[in-house]
Parts: sequence; C-alpha cells; structure tokens
Amino acid sequence: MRGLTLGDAFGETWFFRPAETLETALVERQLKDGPWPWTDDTAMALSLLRILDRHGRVDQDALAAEFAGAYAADPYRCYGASMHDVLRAIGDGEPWADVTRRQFDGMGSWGNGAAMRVAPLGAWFAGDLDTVVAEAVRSADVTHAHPEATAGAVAVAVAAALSVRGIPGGELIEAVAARVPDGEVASRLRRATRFALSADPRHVAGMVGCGSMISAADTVPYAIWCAAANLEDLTEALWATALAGGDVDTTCAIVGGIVAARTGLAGVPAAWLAACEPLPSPLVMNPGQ
Ligand code: R7I
Repeated sequence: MRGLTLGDAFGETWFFRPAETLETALVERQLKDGPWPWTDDTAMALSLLRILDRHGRVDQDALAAEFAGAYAADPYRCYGASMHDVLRAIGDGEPWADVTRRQFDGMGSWGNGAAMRVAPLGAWFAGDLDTVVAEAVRSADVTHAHPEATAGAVAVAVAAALSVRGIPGGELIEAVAARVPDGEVASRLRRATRFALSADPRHVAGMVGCGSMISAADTVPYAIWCAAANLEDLTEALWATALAGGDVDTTCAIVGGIVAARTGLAGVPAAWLAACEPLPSPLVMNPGQ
C-alpha cells in the first residue's frame, strides 16, 4: 500500500507535463519539493484494503459503500471523469451494478481505475493465484464493468502477487499474461515481452502506450514492463516509469505497488518519504468504527 501511494504521489508531480520539460527534469532527476499529495489511486486502494481487512475478501456491496463514502468525504482527489457520477449515484443509494454497467453507453468503463488500486489485493492473497484473480475481478466489477478494465486489474494483482513470491523480473510479464483473459490488455502484454528489460522505457511506451488514453490497455502493460525491469529497486522503478510521461500518477502507482510488494520501502530516500502525503493512521481503521 505504501509503495502504491509513494508512486501515486511522486507520479502526480510529473502528471501530463509537457514532454520537453518533463524529459529534462527526469533525466536530471530534479525532484519536486513536497508536499506531494496522493490522489484517487490511493483513496480507492485504501478503501479496498479496509474491506479486505474487515471481510477477509472482497464484499462488493461493502466495497461500493466504502468507495462512495470516501468520495463523499474527500471528492477532490482527481477521480476519473465517470467516477464522479458513479460514486455519487452509489452514495445516493442506487445499486452499484446498475450504475457501473450504464457508463459509456452501457459498455462500462475501460478506464485504468480498477487496475490502479489493486496491487495490495494481489499481495494480500499472494499465496493463491486463483484467489488473486477471482478477488481482483470482484474488486473491479464494483466500478468498472468493461472486460478490459477487469483484465487490467487481474494483470496488476497477479503481478503484485508474483512480486511477493520472488519471481525474477525476466519471467514476470509472461507469467502475468498467462493469467489475463484474451483482449487488448493481454495482447499488449505479449507485445511488451518483446522488449529487453534494459530497453528505454520511452521506446516501450511508444509501442504499448503509457496511459495517455487513461484506459487499462494503454496503461497496465507498460507499468508491468517497468516493474519487471526494476523489480528490486523502487526508486529506480519510479524514475524509469515517469520518463515516458502519460498518466504518470497511475503508471507509478501501479509500479510502486508491484515493486514494493517485493522490496517494501527499503532504499527509498528519506526526502521522498517526507514529501509524500502521509496515509491515515492506522491504515485500515474505518472512520466511525
Ligand atoms: O478508470 P477511472 O477510475 O480513471 C482513473 C484515472 C486515473 O488516472 C486516476 O488517477 C484518474 O486521473 O483517472 O475513471 P473512468 O472515468 O471510468 O475512466 C477514465 C477515462 O477513461 C474516462 O474519463 C474516459 O476518458 C475513458 N474511458 C472511456 N472512453 C470511451 N469509452 C473509459 N471507458 C471508456 C469507454 O468505454
């Protein structure tokens, strides 16, 4: 969870900056002064973690209520465009399944929001990959009804679980792809396996996307490639991920969640930890309970 938040907050400092200034700043590693606020990636991951803590699995009704409650309490966390309607309607008492399925002319959202929040779930169930997949699907359904959004969530959760289990970076992408249903996320993951882990992230992003579309397919394969390329070093992983630009808070949140599932916050400079907006303490206590 803390790796996801660090990635989210670090990435947000680079979010959709013009390519020229972004590249110079990142190549020269000009760290932005704190505080670095975290965004919806962290808010939704925290809600999911609270539900796992309380129920031991994804209780979808409870998760929908938790998401809606967190949104109502703090709506200015840069939520995805459709999430405002979704979370308000759920908060008003509409069934989450109806609200979620009617988004985007009844197709459901293929946004990257179900993937951005799910790495801690993968770490939580790391001992059993079938459970990781099943619970990731259940966690995605509550807000994202499109199969590509679900595929993105499955991919990130499985990657985090495999990270905990110590898989070598060179095996990660293929092992994840084997668990993801056919579709655009799976196809771009397979495309990502063609790039050496020493390749320039900007080149890989050019071939598989780095979140500019805010879709799961345009975000998750790149993030998993970046995590695979830097699975033992969280700080390096985040610098490398940000280099391609795009939806940087979310690519970095995904990478931070996956890599920290292996490393924890070991090696992260104190200045980064001090700049990052703190998480609530204790992490999983539900306000009001
Ligand atoms: O997926 P979601 O929660 O967004 C998460 C992203 C992260 O980067 C966050 O940090 C935040 O900035 O937003 O929210 P959605 O609104 O469901 O999906 C994100 C965007 O994907 C939407 O605003 C649309 O632009 C796009 N999108 C679609 N466009 C066309 N057709 C999602 N689904 C569709 C679709 O079916």
